[in-house]
This record gives sequence, structure tokens and C-alpha cells, in this order.
Amino acid sequence: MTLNASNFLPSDELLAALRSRRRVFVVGHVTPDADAIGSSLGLATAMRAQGIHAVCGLPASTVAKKLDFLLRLVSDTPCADSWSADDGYDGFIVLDTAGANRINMEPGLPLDGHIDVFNIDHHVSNTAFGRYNWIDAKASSTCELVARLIEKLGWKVSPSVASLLYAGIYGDTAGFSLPSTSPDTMETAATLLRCGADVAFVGEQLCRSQVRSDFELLRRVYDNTVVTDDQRIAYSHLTHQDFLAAGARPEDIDDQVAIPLALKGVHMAMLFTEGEPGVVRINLRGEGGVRVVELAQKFHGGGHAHAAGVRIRNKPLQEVMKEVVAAAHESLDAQIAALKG
Ligand SMILES: [Mn+2]
Repeated sequence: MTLNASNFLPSDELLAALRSRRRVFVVGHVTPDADAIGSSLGLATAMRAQGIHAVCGLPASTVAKKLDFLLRLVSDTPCADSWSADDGYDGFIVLDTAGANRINMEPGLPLDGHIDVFNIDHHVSNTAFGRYNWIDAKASSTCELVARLIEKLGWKVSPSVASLLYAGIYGDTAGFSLPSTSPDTMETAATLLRCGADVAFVGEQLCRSQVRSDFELLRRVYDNTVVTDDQRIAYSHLTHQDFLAAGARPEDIDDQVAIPLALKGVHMAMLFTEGEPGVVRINLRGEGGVRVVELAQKFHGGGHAHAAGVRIRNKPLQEVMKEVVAAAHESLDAQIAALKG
């Protein structure tokens, strides 16, 4: 295992190891978002331009409808539903994935040690499961890291790769509006624009191309939104029945928690969804410096300081909501007490 002293750039060891690969498999996390798809498809495509045989591991069935456009940005990078060690890979690259159990691929990590695992991520909860690890929890997105990586390697960024990486940065920063957006984020975005990233196309696809089922889901998120008496917490939910009625799939849950979060004065927002029966997914967001990652960890989830997620199995949605909202109040009280203390 290799951890870097300074995290802004990958170690020379990781760079050299990556340069010497001939055949790699690149994957991201389950329920892939724009950052997971943009970084894995973007890096795989940039590696192919260097003559490295790179395959992006991304089961099409796991991609939300609104993110389909990312797959169409590149035509000659193969996307695979599964992988096999017999295919002679000498690198297994995991991007934007906090733990090995979150990899969006069967089978998961190669465990026999014959294939080097590269782990590049910005989740603070990353378990450094790779042989080569580059974790920069200050980075806005894994796409920002991949852009830095490609620049450091001196590789070419085509307009399609630039659009993929830009989309991931845009997605993870909610359009450059989250505290994770740094001067480096903006500079990286500017560099990607100079490489040909199509801002208008990505913006149209991400913000102004809602399919009807997503629209129907949002209608229900608005309808089900509850604000606590003290106005500090807003949350909403979607039952499995809501998914069926909207014609939506579990993978269509992305950033709908932005709706309760958008209410003025709310410090913490949550979205509880039962996309598949028996599994409650929770998206957590903190506003104004409020942390949610510890709250997520309490329920065996994880993520970033101000944006995190949890999955709870075999417990009724209403019960989960009650428990988590109670814990959210405790968490807010503790954070306020610490500020005053
Ligand atoms: Mn990310």
C-alpha cells in the first residue's frame, strides 16, 4: 500500500506504474454519478489515446437515464458489464469509490495480487484498498484529480474527454456552488474548456433535459417534503410505490435531495428512497458548514463532510426516517454546542 505525503499530486511511483500499463480495466462506484462515469470513461479514453488497451467497466443498466449522454460522448472506448482476470489485465483502476465493497462491477477487486489495483478518489472515508492509492479529500471531484493526473502525465485531453471530466466536476460541485469548489477546481475547469469541453451541451444535458419520469419523481419529492418544527432540518422520501408510479428506477436517484436542501434556513437535508423493496437509501446534505458524514457513518454509510449516503436493509421506510431524523437532531445539537464551546 502506498500513501502519499502530499495529496495534491499523485506520487511519482503511481505515475510510473500507470505509464507502464498495457491493458487496464477502469471502474467507478455503484449507482454511478457524473463524477464516477466521467472519471472512469474519461481516464480510459485518455489511456487508449496513449496506446494502452483500456476498458471501462460500467454496466449500462446501472446508468441513470439523465447520464446516458456521457456514454455517447465517446464511441470507441468499450464499456463492459463484467471483467475477467483471464483477459490479461495488468491494471485495475478504481475511481471515485470509497471502499472496495462499493465497486460497480462483478466480480469486484482482483484479490490474487496478480493485477495491481490503483485507487484514485476524493472521499474522506476512502479505505486505501489499492496497491497504489491517491486520495485527496480536498479535491472537488475525482474528475478534477483525473484532469490533474493526465496533465502530470503529459497526455492529451481530447474534447470528449474534456467534456466528460468537466461534467463530473460540475456534478460533484452542484455547478461550482459547493464549498469543495476551490481556485484549483476553477483552473482545472478552465483548462478543460481550452481542451474543448462543451459547456453548453453538458449544461443542457445535466440541467435542462429532464425526462418525464425524473420530473414525476421530483414532483413527489416536493410533495413529500417535511420541515421540522425548529426549521433546521428538511427531508423527503420516495416509497417504492412512488418509483413505480413515476416510471423511475432506483438508479434515477441522483441529487434530488437538492429540493429539501434548497429551502431557506435549512441546515441539513435528507432524502429517503426505497428504489428497490427492502432497501432504504438515504442522501444527506449539510448547508453552511454543517457536517453529515459522521451521521452517515453512525448508520454504516459514508461519503464527504457535507454530502454523504447510507443504505439500510430490511427496515421499514417510516422507521428508518424516524431514527435518522432523531439522530440528525442530535448531530446538529452537538455541532452547535461544539461551535459555542
Ligand atoms: Mn465524486
